[in-house]
Amino acid sequence: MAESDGVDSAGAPEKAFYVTTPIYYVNDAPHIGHAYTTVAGDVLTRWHRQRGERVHFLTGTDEHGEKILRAAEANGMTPQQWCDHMVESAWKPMLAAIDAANDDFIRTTELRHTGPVQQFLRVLHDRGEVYEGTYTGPYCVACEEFKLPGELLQPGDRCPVHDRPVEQLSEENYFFRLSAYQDRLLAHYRDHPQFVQPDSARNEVVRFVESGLQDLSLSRSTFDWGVSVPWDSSHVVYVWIDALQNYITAAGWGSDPQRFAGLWPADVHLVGKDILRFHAVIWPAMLMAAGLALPTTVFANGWLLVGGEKMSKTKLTGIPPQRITDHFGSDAYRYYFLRELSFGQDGSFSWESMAQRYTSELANDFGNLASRLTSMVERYRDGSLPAPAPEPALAGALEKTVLLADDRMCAMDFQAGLAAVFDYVRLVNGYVTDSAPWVLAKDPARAADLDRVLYATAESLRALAVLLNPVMPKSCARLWTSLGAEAALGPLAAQRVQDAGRWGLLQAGSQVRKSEVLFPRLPDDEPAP
Ligand code: ME8
Repeated sequence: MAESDGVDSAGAPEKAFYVTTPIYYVNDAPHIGHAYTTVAGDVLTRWHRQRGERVHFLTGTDEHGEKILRAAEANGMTPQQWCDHMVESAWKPMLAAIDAANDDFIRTTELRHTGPVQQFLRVLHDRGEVYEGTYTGPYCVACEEFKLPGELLQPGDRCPVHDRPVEQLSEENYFFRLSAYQDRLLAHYRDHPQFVQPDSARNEVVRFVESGLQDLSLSRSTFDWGVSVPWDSSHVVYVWIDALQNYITAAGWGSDPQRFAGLWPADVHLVGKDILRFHAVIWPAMLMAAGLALPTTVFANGWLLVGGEKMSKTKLTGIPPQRITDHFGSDAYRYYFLRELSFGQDGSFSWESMAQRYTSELANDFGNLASRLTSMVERYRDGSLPAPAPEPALAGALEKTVLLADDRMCAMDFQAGLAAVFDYVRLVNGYVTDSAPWVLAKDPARAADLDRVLYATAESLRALAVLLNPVMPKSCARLWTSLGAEAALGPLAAQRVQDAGRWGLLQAGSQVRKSEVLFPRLPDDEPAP
């Protein structure tokens, strides 16, 4: 699919590659765990954009429910004031700090969401999917979830995620007939092995559903901070039932059918493994109940651990992303988390490993290659790039690198995708060292060899700028400009991932300018914050 105008030959909008993050609770400020899922979503969408596809990246905030109500009360604000304050002062600045290029930001208190949520509830009600009943059970307000007694930590009936005592709740509620979907869900998992990823998450979900499903309470009547149930205003919609719908309401369900047709179903819901069941069990059952298509993939990322524990807003153990981006910049931040951790597994952040990757991979391997090449073209060829020449040793490896990186990044195996690209960076560094252009430059008889080495290195950097642009857009734009490459580094034909491995795209005579240092050296005596 060509990027061009996003319209197919019949004039209908092409369905976009639609990626979502969870919508985050605004009870507190974001930490690097939230930013982790958002960076992954941003890189995934930028990668597909760089392939020339029409893409749509949604993130946003989850603003209803008891947890938010309590946070607002504790801070002496109305819930709406609190949400407005947190979105503007904490959540949107976090997106700017990590350089997220989301196409939309949904807030669950927006009318474009609350109206369609009520419509959706009516659809479920009219289809006989809802009944009135009573439920009593242990409830964790931090999770906004009823727990199964067997899941609780002992002693003291504690939530397994938050390690805090649960509360007993007994309520007259409306219920969704989730239990009726067990067989249909199991059939869907069986027929669509890509629906839940990675495999460990899929196995967990299948086991959970096989063990039987209980109906789900979809309303609350003990507080009123939520979307009111359309047929009974003494109830508000359970915050999770409300929140999951953001993926369709932001896409225009219930308000803009044409927009919805161009976006839904979502291609990837990225979620942390803590909220996997909501996305891989409850959400598809709700969609089935309403007669809507299911998302293609729910991918559960692992937890970012600090000191061996999951960071948590509730426990106030979170590190704000800005503490790291202020020091290393957003490009290095984005690179680090995707390169260091295996996306579906738990992993730890450490300041030392961040500094180490920054220095060895970004500053020394990649940044240095760019400054070596651009300064040599300036010095030896007055900034004018020599004519294209074949260099089979690099061209063959580049072609393989592009195929492997594309395959891995599309599969959300970011770690392997980046490892493949950086293997190529090291290969080119070795090539420059072995070819010793500074020696060739001293011998006029070897001018053609020098031209070939300079061109091959520049051409490799051209491809690297394309491949790394989705991850490190700021440095790659600078590199692109300093190579004298034409037009902005967007998904135009010559800049598509699929073409990145074609040799000879940089033009003879391109004006190469010594690049400013892409990744400045870290001060030696900088203390870890
Ligand atoms: O659960 N490691 O919001 P939330 C990795 N509003 N990822 C982490 C993380 C960590 N330590 N901590 C948080 C909610 N995350 C609901 C979602 S969606 C319809 C509603 C990421 O603010 C991860 O993606 O608690 C996790 O699922 C999400 O933040 C939870 O954010």
